[in-house]
Amino acid sequence: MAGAAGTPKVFHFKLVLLGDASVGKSCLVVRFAKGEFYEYQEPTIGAAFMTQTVSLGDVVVKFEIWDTAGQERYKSLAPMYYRGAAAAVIVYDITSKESFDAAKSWVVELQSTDTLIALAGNKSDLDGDRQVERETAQAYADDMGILFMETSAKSGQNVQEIFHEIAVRLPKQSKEDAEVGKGGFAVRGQAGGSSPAGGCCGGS
Ligand SMILES: Nc1nc2c(ncn2[C@@H]2O[C@H](COP(=O)(O)OP(=O)(O)O)[C@@H](O)[C@H]2O)c(=O)[nH]1
Ligand SMILES: [Mg+2]
Repeated sequence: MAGAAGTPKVFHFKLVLLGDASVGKSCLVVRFAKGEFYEYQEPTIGAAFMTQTVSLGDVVVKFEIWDTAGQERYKSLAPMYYRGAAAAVIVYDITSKESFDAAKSWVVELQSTDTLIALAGNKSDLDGDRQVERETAQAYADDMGILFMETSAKSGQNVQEIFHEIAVRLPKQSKEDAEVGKGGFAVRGQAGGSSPAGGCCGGS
């Protein structure tokens, strides 16, 4: 927990979860952030917020996770949640064809944005009740050029993995945690257009 020089750089990314009600969005977040699973996860009201970090060795990715609800019924509100998100995990339930169709419409909606999209076929532990074949979803994801994994918030299968893979794929130049260990983090400039008096990192 030291904040001394040599600490890995921390990059913050907003991540949203989207998908039909009860596909397991909240459970995936709780599994990822706390390593826990609840058979009776309370329905999400509005949106829940959690953070979790993924260490990639020389850099640390800190996810600011918005677990949405409401958009399941009021789809028109969804852009409020995913606007500005670096990544979206679009979740369906492998035992529900309907939820897969809904996920596909989310993918289409987000494709025109800069958001990195990951598709999660959740409840992979319920293989006996499967309605969506793994190969079908994989082929769709390949077609759309998005990341895909089957996950289980219950068993934990692929939960760390999907977030890790997102962390790997995210471009690491946005919003970096301004130089921890330099005593304060007000690195000025960067965004502004008017910058005379160059600092240490101008040009090249
Ligand atoms: N078997 C199984 N059940 C799950 C899994 N993930 C979530 N659930 C159950 O599905 C229900 C809805 O989960 P929840 O996370 O609230 O869904 P959300 O509405 O998408 O946030 C809950 O009863 C969970 O216990 C999973 O991976 N496997
Ligand atoms: Mg929820």
